[in-house]
Amino acid sequence: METEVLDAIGSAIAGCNSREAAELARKAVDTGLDPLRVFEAMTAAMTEVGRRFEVGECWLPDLVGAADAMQAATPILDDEIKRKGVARQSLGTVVAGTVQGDIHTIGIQMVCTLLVGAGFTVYNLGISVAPEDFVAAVREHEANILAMSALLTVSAREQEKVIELLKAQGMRESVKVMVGGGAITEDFATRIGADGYEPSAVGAVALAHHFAGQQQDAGQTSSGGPIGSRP
Ligand code: B12
Repeated sequence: METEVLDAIGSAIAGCNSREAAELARKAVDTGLDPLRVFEAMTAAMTEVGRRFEVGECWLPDLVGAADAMQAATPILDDEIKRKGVARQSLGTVVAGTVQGDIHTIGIQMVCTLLVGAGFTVYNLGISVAPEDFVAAVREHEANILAMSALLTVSAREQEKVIELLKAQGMRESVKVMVGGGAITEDFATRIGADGYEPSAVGAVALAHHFAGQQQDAGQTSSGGPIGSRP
């Protein structure tokens, strides 16, 4: 039953069927399926569409349609994750967004959803966020953590600009910076002076827990993590 629903939601994403994706997400939640597993199934389907796009087996409209289907299902899973996390004391404040010049939104949205579910207060600034806006939001919300996403190689360097701006404004020590997204590697994160990198949204939560001084479930982290913490 679980596998059936997960397979079906993957097919709905790959088939650009927003209505079905949303209905299946609702069904998954109503039958008690872990929303994280549903996210994983959707991400796998999205990644496969991306792979097919890269090798010329499908076209941009397929990519957009699959992304739309994923976004149609996401709020239902978001609500369930948040519902499970309600009434917890905030573990810290996170400002998040995708860097300037980059309009990819799905990954950072997942990161934000899981952070909210884990008990963090999150301000998601959205896409193509200017360095000044990241820094202003960190100041305004007195954020403990800044989470930046970049999927385009050409805009990945924007993360460094934000870190430099934090330094220039004397704010670098007050906020932990975590970076991620398809264009980012741990090596890159180290070079730009970030505090941590994770390749997944689940890892981002573990890293946020680590930053917040909370107990970290090491089993959740695939690779990446706080920079300088591993041999
Ligand atoms: C969907 C998609 C789109 C959609 C985006 C829709 C939307 N609302 O977001 C649309 C069609 C609009 C799009 C547009 C473009 N795209 Co596009 N897109 C993708 C695709 C297929 C999937 C991205 C995605 O959503 N993945 C699913 C999510 C869940 O994964 P994710 O974002 O990586 O996030 C996970 C982790 O990285 C991590 N994470 C993410 N952020 C953060 C942040 C922190 C702090 C942490 C710790 C972790 C973390 O957690 C997430 C969950 O585990 C990728 C290919 C791919 N395989 O990644 C290309 C891809 C990213 N796109 C690409 C390109 C080039 C473009 C375009 C320039 C157009 C084009 N020629 O195709 C434009 C960009 C316009 C712009 N200015 O940004 C390239 C980038 C190449 C590069 N390295 O520079 C890719 C890799 C495809 C390719 N190989 O050609 N795209």
